[in-house]
Amino acid sequence: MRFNGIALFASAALLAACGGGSETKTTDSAAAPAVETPTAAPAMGTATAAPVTGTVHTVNMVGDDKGYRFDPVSLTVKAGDGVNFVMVSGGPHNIAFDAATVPEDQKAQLQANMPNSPGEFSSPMMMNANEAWQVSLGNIKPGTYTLICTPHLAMGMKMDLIVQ
Ligand SMILES: [Cu+2]
Repeated sequence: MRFNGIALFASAALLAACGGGSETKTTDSAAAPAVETPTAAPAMGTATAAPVTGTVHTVNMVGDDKGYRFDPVSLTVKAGDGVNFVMVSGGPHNIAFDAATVPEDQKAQLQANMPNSPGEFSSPMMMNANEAWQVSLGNIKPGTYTLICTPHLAMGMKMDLIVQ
């Protein structure tokens, strides 16, 4: 019984997360100022993916009897580095930048640097061991960014990515 309850809760949370995404979009266009030209600029602006020019670091995503976690839980990198996230166990996992930690002028570049992103600052969901996904920090300004795993945020699965 208890296990079923948790599974249902997790599904509901995922559904809510998806619903939230489209709601945000709707709100954005509704809040856009009156359009005087036929083509309005997107709220976030546009950017071209900036390639990795430095070191590629590895972060493992683990779920086992000790809990759900990113390993390491804090990583310091340089702008231009890349981070390769590897699904080890206990998935599905994903990587989502906490939007509150992404400065306004970094949003378009960060989104462009996230391949196959299904939603704002999110990676695809990784289901199987050894799946991996890489983000580039090319053209990203120094700062501390919080990353979360959407399915396991409630279990504390998050990390700090410090860009120097
Ligand atoms: Cu996870």
